[in-house]
Amino acid sequence: MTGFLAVKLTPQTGVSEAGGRLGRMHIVSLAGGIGGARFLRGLRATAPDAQITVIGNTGDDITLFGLRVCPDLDTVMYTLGHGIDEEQGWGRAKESHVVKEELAAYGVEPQWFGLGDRDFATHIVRSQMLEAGYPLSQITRALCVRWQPGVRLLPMSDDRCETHVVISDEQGRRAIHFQEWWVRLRASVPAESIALVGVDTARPAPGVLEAIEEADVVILPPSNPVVSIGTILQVPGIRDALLPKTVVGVSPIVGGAPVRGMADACLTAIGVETTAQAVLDLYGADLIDGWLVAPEDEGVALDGVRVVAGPIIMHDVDAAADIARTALDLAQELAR
Ligand code: FO1
Repeated sequence: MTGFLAVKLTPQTGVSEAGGRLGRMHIVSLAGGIGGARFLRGLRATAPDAQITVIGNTGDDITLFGLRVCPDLDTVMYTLGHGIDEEQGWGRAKESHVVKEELAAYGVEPQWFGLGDRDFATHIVRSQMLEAGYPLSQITRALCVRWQPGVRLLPMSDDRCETHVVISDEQGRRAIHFQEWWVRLRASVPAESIALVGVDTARPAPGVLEAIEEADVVILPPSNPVVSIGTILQVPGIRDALLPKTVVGVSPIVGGAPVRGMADACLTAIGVETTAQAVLDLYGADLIDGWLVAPEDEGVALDGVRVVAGPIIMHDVDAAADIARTALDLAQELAR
């Protein structure tokens, strides 16, 4: 293989060869984009000695200009690796957009997706490694050698699954990529249905089922319950692997509205109300053992689930750490 692979594949730190724990708590977390990444920063801060494995959503992934872009994996990697544009929540800090401007000068589409110059390097390395035959999980591990996120970041699958959205507009009824619906349309056109293309033949990435099996606790951050957490749960085998585990989730909905993003548009698309109760019902009591909700949602209840009301808005890293601590404490209590 040519010399482009500047990073070598190094063994995962923190997990002994036998995959056994080094006497450390093993936490697994399913994560989407911005909300998930910010929660994970708090989780890492509140449990610095834990072995944290993040199973990242790849349904948002898109190929642009011949390059494979993995927004949710990159958002986790950049956020935990101190490279994120904090204000935006995605993309690189101190970014420039010369390549994007040059592409626009050639009139190539799409121009609605903001890829920065620094970010392009990630997609070039990833695309070259994909072209060379590396699976996404090994590529993600290689990229993380540079970013040192302090967690093991695994894609939910090495197989390509993409979230597509069916809409009807002046061009008729058609399926568009999730990113076009999310970024170009800002979810302003109702999604008639949301499909995870390719999920039927997708397999959990290497290490995903093992990490779940070995987990002491599983935490679901306040990521989008439909296109992030919901997507990961659709990969055959993942939801079933979680059923015997102690799982604590943080509601992404506060008082009838999403904390950030457009989870309401996604929930509406699948006929689910935008409430903390409806999301808990969507996940199900077979999956969820504990559920953190905001004080205004303390009436939420479901047989078999311990509901705890408290602050769940991640104003900053300390707030995220407090919420993560509450989730962890609840999970450890329920795991006994
Ligand atoms: N989100 C936007 O709202 N506008 C963008 O132009 C945009 C570009 C972008 C580039 C790289 C990347 O990793 C993420 C990017 N996002 C952008 C976020 C992306 O749409 C995420 O998939 C969503 O935030 C959902 O997680």
